[in-house]
Amino acid sequence: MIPTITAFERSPDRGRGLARDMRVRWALEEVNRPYDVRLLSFSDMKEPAHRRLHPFGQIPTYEEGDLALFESGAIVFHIADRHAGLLPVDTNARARAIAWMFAALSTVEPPIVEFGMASLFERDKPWHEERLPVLEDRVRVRLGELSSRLGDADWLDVEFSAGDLLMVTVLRRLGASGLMEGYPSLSAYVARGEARPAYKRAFADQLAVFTASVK
Ligand code: GTB
Repeated sequence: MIPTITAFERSPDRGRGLARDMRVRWALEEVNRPYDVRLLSFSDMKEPAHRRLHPFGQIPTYEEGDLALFESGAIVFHIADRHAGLLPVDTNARARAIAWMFAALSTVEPPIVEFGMASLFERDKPWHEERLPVLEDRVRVRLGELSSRLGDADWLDVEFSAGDLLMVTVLRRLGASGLMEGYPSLSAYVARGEARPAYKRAFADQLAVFTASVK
């Protein structure tokens, strides 16, 4: 059965692959699983039909037969759990890879999202100038810690895993902020993720959606 995911009809990132359908597309590509995409506008996402799939009215979702999932982390875990290639076979290595999945989403992503939201939506606030450096420092603390752990390894725990897939998508959100510049090993780590053929296919597919939406 071919799964169906949801994505932005016209992503606000203009096809830079920063929306969270990108990590689901990438995971599906890594395990060579074909999939369909249902595109949604912002208003479609808030309709009851979509909220039945996603209580918070967001993308991505994942439908496969009787199963409907939301939360990109849960979807990537589901894909990794059902197919070879994204989680190690060894039980302990698998547990560590899952720990990295959680680390990406619950330890590294929150300060990055907070920083991104402040940069985008709080520029006009009187406290913005004071708050931004605080948020930048929180991101730098995590980048420093992650960079120390990664060292000169290619991946977080020997082999590429769903933990790396999520971590790379999280770090990519820093994009043009300049915050990654002090961490060359992390920039190289992101570049290694982006060089994977599965990543390239996923990126091209989401970019094609955006390109078609502005024609
Ligand atoms: N925790 C959920 C998950 O991981 O799946 C979060 C899902 C989520 O935030 N979805 C966003 C959404 O549907 C899209 S990805 N937003 C619409 C809404 O809430 O009404 C977040 C996102 C959006 C845009 C950019 N961008 O333009 O750069 C980057 C990331």
